[in-house]
Amino acid sequence: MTHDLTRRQALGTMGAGAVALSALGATPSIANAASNSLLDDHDLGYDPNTNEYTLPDLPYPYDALAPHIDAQTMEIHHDKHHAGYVRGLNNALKQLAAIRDGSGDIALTQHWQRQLSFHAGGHINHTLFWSGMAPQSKGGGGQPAGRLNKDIRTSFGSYDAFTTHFKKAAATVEGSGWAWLVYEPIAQQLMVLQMENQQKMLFAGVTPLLGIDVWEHAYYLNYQNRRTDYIDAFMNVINWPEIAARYQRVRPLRAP
Ligand code: MN3
Repeated sequence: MTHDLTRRQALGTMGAGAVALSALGATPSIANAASNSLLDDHDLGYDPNTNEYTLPDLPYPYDALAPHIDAQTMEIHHDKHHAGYVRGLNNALKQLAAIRDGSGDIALTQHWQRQLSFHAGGHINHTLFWSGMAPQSKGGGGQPAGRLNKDIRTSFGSYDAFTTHFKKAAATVEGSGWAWLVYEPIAQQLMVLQMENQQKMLFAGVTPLLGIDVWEHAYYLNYQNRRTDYIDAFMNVINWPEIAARYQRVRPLRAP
């Protein structure tokens, strides 16, 4: 079995986490060939020589989003928490490969499937999260332009109605999780969804566009229990040009 085959099988499995499947494109086995794929091997730090994922660097310095998100939170979040998801993903892939070649314990298949879904979700979610933010000096905050702005107003009624819905969804995630602005390809509309942990509750097939991490590790050092203050601050650093570029890649071409 080649490394590539191992990896392709693994990526197919990652589809069990809805966000994972979507982020890698509708057909994960050809993720790199899919024109609508949001992330490629480079984005996810995949090293074909080791058949493992590595932690990609932050796209800006730790203090770039201050005062909205402080440097210490960013450093721990990226270097410790995100790194932990990458380690967990690699370990789950290794354990499932061992089960396939007969050296692992097949009774633990479900356990490692769950670990794969959780950690792959964590890796993909955080990769989208970092690049979904930008310092205000580099275009963070404000409103999206163009087609995305128009379609947000069509899907939610107004831009303010969208932000009210998005912020409330983020504020009311029970325990640890995320709120996402997603594109739902069957109804062909933008939606806001909550996600528990790193993978639960998203619809299968939706494409994540904008996510806010509301695990306590994302804000507790600076905001303690004031999650809504963190959410308000996050709105000032949304990298709308990047979110619009993601939308551009996945929206269908419509008849004029
Ligand atoms: Mn996190």
